[in-house]
Amino acid sequence: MANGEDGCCLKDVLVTFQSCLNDQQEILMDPYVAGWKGLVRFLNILGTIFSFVSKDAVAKIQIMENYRSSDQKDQYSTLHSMVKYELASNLVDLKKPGDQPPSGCRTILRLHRALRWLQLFLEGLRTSSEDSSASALCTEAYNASLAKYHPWIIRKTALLSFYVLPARNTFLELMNVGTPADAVAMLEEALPSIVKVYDITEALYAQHNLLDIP
Ligand code: 1PX
Repeated sequence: MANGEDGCCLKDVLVTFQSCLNDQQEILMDPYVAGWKGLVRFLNILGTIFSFVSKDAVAKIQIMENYRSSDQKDQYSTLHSMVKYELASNLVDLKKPGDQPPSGCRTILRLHRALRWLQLFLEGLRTSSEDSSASALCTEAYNASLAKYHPWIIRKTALLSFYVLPARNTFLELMNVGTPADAVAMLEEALPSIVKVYDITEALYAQHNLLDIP
């Protein structure tokens, strides 16, 4: 596992999520996607074992970037405008995937579910004792969130890959924000905006019955 010295400071990444909300409390697509790009950069530092995760995340980021550079880019400026536009234009694959290219709503739903994993994992890192293992915290967060959406083979692969994660304090040092205590302070500051982004997206998707897009 490489260390975090190649310039990926997780603080900058998590701060990106703080800039996701506009005055109407809507989520801006560009910082949301930029936040995920930064997380993938950090994930790549953790080793090639996670390349199956980063490949999927990159593919989903790419789908959203394509929408943001298409003729319809303005419709994708916020998650709210995307939902409104795709529903009104009948673009959401509500029945089964495959017939049309993945919609923005479906793609963001996958990232949104992963954001819950991130929130739980970071919360675990923040509140756990110094001798905890990041691997156990990651497993716990995964089982309480993403696991229920993944088939057996993905669950198995994910759970196996978590074994390479180091001790909690070593993981906090990899974040490149100073001592483990500094990293905990940073998480304390950054987590509320991640929770907010998650909650607003969840409410938006619930309001439009979009939480189960296949
Ligand atoms: C301080 C911690 C920061 C760590 C940064 C980690 C960034 C992780 C990025 C994870 C993005 C995962 C997106 C997964 C989306 C998904 O659920 N995709 C599945 C469904 O997609 P489909 O299009 O088929 O409906 C897809 O099947 C997933 C495949 C890959 C496996 C996903 C496992 C996710 C495990 C959680 C991340 C583990 C990284 C652990 C490192 C600390």
